[in-house]
Amino acid sequence: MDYYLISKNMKDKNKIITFIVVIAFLFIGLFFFAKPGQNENNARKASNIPEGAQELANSHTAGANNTLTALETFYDFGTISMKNGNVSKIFKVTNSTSEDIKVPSLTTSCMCTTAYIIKEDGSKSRPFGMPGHGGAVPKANAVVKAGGSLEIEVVYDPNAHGPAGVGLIERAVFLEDENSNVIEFKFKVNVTP
Ligand SMILES: [Cu+2]
Repeated sequence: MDYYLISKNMKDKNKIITFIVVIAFLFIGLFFFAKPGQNENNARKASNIPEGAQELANSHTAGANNTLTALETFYDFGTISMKNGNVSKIFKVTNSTSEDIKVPSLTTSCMCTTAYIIKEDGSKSRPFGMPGHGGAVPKANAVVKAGGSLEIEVVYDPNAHGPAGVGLIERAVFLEDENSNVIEFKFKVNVTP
């Protein structure tokens, strides 16, 4: 009788352990299937939307919310030589809303990078640079008219960091509008002596 009871308890214990192991595997399985990145990719694949088109759609949605838009926000200067001096690239910013949008701020990520605002009439602003380093950053105070656009000229000085400034360099320019929406323009450059 005693023997029978012990044996029954052991059987119950085994059942409980089996149950716990099964539950644990179920949880591990759920964790892997629920990976958000994978689901997102699968959803994109399923709906046949190319990655770029999705981003474009997103930027247009943002445009409806009093936001400036830029179709091009990245540029690769390739390989340049310090001997040849500055290089520059112009990015276009469009206001596709029905209201004027003020642009109070234009800054760059490093002192080797300068940015200018070029208005539709062709006039060029003062240079804007990296915030900090003493003195307050002057406000940009530009306005992009409803349906209008302006250009941001980004100038990179490969000699700004001295002879050590060789190799692959990435910098950014930040254009902030009155609604605190920021467009980040990035560029890449490989600097040789
Ligand atoms: Cu720099």
